[in-house]
Amino acid sequence: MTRRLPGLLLIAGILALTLPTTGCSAGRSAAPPVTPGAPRDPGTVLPVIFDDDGSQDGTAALAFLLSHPGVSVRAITISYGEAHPDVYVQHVARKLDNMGVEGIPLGAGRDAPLAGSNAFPDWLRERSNNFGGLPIPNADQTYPVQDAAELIVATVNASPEPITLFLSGAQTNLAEALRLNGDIAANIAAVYIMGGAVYVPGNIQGLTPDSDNEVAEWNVYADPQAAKEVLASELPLYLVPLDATNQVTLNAEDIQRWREGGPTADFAVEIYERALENFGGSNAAVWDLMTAAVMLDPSLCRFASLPLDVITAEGATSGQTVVVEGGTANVTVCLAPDAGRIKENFRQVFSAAAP
Ligand SMILES: [Ca+2]
Repeated sequence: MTRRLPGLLLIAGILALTLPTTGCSAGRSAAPPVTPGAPRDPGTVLPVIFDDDGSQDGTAALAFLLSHPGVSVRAITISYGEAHPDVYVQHVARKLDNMGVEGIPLGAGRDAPLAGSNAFPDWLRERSNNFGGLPIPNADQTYPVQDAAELIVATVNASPEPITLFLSGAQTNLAEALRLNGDIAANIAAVYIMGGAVYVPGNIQGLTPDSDNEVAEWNVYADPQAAKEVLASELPLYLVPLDATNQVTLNAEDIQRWREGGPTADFAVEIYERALENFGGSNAAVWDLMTAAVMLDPSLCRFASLPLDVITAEGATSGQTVVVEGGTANVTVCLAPDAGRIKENFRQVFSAAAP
């Protein structure tokens, strides 16, 4: 459980890359101009479906959403990825029960990609099975869980106003929901996705150094077919790729500032303390957490509209996100985050969190 991650993962988390002005690998085009996202009205409450793959960072993102006064979490679904979904969703249920969070329906997705056999390494999936080494309250209890795709369809259809989806794992559950009922698109306001590597290298080798894949990001790599279907869905998609997440990390001091927020904030602190311990470094990556912050305040990032596709074929480029030359833009991509404002936003939301 305390196995240290290979050094390359640390590099992905620690590097504070600046936006490249030219492509950094063969066949990639120059990064386009970016414009700031529009700020949201802080007086409104955003209805959200939360979907993550049983990652610690994703679970901290859930704690952030539960702490945020501008969010109403309408469903929580766990996707294929780091987790075996039906195992991890019970840990989430136990923790929610422990924190006194009631009434949010839970879903677990299929434990396989829609196509192919890409998978996170077994040791990481085992760690997810153990809640990342965090204490598991109510460990002897089990909670009712629905099929994730069916829950997404039902929740979207039941929402009196268009709903926003947050995806911080493989996009399997949303792709399945769209296969079940494509009409849900009409009641989806936006989809925020942590995933992809557009103008920067991928992060597969951070977990599997022997891989020959230098271009894919894990969430897309885990289910390239699902990502391709979501990109083709014509939904209002917002992507936070490694290009952005490479630029924001947390250190121990950043995290301790959240402590005054009570148990939900303390849970997020505990997650990143464990991450810093496991990774053996002084900075923790916040792929999913910063995606949640950007979803709630798009002015925290500068975006470009891009025509993106995903390589689904097996091989060294499986899961690569590619810019389609001459294509029609299908996704709004966060490329230049304001790291200082994002970290301040974490502090404000967590430190003000209700117990
Ligand atoms: Ca995740």
